[in-house]
Amino acid sequence: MAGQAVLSVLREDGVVQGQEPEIAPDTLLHAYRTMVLTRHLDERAMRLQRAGRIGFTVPNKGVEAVQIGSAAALRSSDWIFPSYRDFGMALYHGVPVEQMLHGMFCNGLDNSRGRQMPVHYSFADPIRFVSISSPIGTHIPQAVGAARAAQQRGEDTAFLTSFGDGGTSSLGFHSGLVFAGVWKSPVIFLCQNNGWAISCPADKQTGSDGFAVKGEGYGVPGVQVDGNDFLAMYSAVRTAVARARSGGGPTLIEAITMRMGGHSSSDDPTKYVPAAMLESWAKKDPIVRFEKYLRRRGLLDDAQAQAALAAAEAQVAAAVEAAEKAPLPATETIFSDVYAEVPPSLRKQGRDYFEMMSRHGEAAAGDGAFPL
Ligand SMILES: Cc1ncc(C[n+]2csc(CCOP(=O)(O)OP(=O)(O)O)c2C)c(N)n1
Ligand SMILES: [Mg+2]
Repeated sequence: MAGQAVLSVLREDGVVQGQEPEIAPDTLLHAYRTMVLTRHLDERAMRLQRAGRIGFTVPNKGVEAVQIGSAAALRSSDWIFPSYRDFGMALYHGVPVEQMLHGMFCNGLDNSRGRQMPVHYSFADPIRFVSISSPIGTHIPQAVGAARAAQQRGEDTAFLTSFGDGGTSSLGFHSGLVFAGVWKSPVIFLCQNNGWAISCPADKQTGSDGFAVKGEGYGVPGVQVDGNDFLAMYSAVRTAVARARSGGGPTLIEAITMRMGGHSSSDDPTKYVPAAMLESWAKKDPIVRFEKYLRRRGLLDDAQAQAALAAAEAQVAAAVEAAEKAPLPATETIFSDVYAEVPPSLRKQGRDYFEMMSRHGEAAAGDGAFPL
């Protein structure tokens, strides 16, 4: 592993320098439009948060090729155990933007009826996108467990679990890799090395030469990939998925990229990210690079690029309007979808609560400050 080259396909000017994967033009354009949509949604979400219209969001800028390159290599019948930054994976597979906005506004149309943290999405359809876990790394062994069930049923489903450079210091990462190595699990471990775990730089996160090398001790092959290169990400994940489906076992992919925004909307990265570092990564922008490639191939022109942005803006604007207008979850929903039959102790608590509410009124939005 050490000394192996970082997989890359596209140069920064959009010229192919490595093994170009075969991808249908329609798929390339869908990926491009999803990258543009993801970026626009991200910018809009930050503005909504700054305006006090939503409480919280998690910036995605700069990691669009990691997310969408990976998602494009999966079937909708595969499973994703995502990190909290993976909006683009869900959008690529057709999760409506409205659903994402309902989650941001924590309204009554949100899948989890506003009971999850904001932007901690889960979707059963059109892709199995398992509820985002805030505790770092806990979803990694969950992916291996779900993959075990698929193995036992004789299915060829692939399971992708995504986490950060910081996530490799969690117990979940190590226990997930132990079991996956032994069971030859059909799992793709996607480590998004975006330079930082909040303010902790990646070079303080590990004593090893990168993160892909960590698979070796568990019998899991690792590969480092240029995470700002859509084609390289697609190639690496497609190879790992083929390996997983054919019983070859798991792969650890380290996508080398950079978080171009804050850790979350509650973070101020100017306090710790050197400006020069951001400037040098801005030159490697994954959308700009992919766009140059598409133009070189004659698949995209100015009018189509403008149309992609206009479509993203219109979709997000309509979704914001719908989500902001939607009613908040009804208070009674705290007791629904949890138990098939609500136990007597909870029924009593519910009755007490509603009785108190009838005397004091319901809490208003903003009564409790969001703690993050
Ligand atoms: C078990 C646990 N410890 C600490 C935290 C607080 N925390 C939230 S995100 C984060 C950093 C994660 O960094 P990384 O895995 O690199 O992901 P990134 O945010 O860069 O995508 C930390 C320490 C947490 N959520 N869970
Ligand atoms: Mg990180």
